[in-house]
Amino acid sequence: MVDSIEEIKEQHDKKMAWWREAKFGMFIHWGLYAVPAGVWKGRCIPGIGEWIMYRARIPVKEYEELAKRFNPVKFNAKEWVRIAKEAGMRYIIITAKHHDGFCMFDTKYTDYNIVKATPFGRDPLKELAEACKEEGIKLGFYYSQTLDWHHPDGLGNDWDYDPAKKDFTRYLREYVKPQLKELLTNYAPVAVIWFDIGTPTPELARELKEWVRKLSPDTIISGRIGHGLGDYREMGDNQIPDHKIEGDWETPATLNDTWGYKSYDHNWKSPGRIIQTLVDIVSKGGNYLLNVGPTAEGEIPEPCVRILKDVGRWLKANGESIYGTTASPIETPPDAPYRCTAKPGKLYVHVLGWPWDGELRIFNVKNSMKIKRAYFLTDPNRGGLKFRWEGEDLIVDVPEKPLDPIDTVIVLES
Ligand code: JFZ
Repeated sequence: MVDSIEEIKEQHDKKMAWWREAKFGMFIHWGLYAVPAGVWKGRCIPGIGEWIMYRARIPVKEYEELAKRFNPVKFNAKEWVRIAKEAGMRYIIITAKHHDGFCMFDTKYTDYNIVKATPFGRDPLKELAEACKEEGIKLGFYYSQTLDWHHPDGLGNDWDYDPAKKDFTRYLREYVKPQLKELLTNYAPVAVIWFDIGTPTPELARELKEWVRKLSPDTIISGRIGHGLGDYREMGDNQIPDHKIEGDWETPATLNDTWGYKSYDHNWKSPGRIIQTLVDIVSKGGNYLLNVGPTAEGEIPEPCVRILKDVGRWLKANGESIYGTTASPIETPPDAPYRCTAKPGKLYVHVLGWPWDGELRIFNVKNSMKIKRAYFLTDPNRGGLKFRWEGEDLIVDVPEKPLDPIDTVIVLES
């Protein structure tokens, strides 16, 4: 989304170039909510883990006590970046401040932060920024600019505070904007500011956007700043469009059913499902921001590490068909057993369901490209596959078994 205030198309495209190339990022929801991990006073609290303060209506004074127990001594920024890189993820977005208002970075605007209020006493975002720089991974920050259940002027907490007495504009100007300046200055270069929920009014959203633009023109602003002012469109949680969408967009998604860690949520998606979801999203023109919720000890849960390792293995062999590709140039029926991504002169056909009769029918190809060759992406000799036309459709002869049961990529070259 190009903003009429400052960005001309060339400037916007230059800023978005790395993001459009990257396709796959790691979302990290990490904060005090990892301490209760979905349980409060012996009761399992339903819903996503980072909302426990809201769902259990925990008074600020009680919730603040969690900070004294938050000591993630196993946190290792280099290890987290290694896991993301091995998974084939090109950027990381981590919660700097979620709705509970706890700041995971060193800020002078409240002592309610990980450096001052916990026995840990370190700044994990600073350590992560250094590790990302070393490894060439882009780093962005999730920042809850609207909901803040700790700050008296933040929105959302009507069990400690009287909503009628809140002054949100004061919160935004005297707290949010100065903290954004801290993040954009002390942790530069910040690749993305991932706003959430939307900003109450278009005027305040525009004020926030102008503030970020002024401080860090190359920082991408997420769609959830609201009012169509983001640099790209953010889908709903785990929402994948059923067709191609023009422009830049991203699906934020969970690996299980929560963003913040819950000790009893083991509903992990399989590596195969993650790979096929990535392919589906990229074939429609989007990015896939896949979440991990580290524990209160500072570790990414072992099942996540295993799943991401498998995803990375597939991407290591097939990354050419994902990174830097564009959405499919051909119309593919939603129930087709394949998805397509593209680069100039190449169509990557991701075969997700292997044909039983030795023939793969690819619909509506004839209008978009003249095919000279067809071959398996992972075939080192790139030996040709036989194919013929049937009207607009291309029929490719394929062996009885796929090369990869999750996604075998066939390249159609013009
Ligand atoms: C928000 C947060 O409330 C949640 O805790 C998590 O951080 C998630 C990534 O973002 O949840 C939302 C916000 C917006 C939509 C859905 C869930 N939406 O617009 O559909």
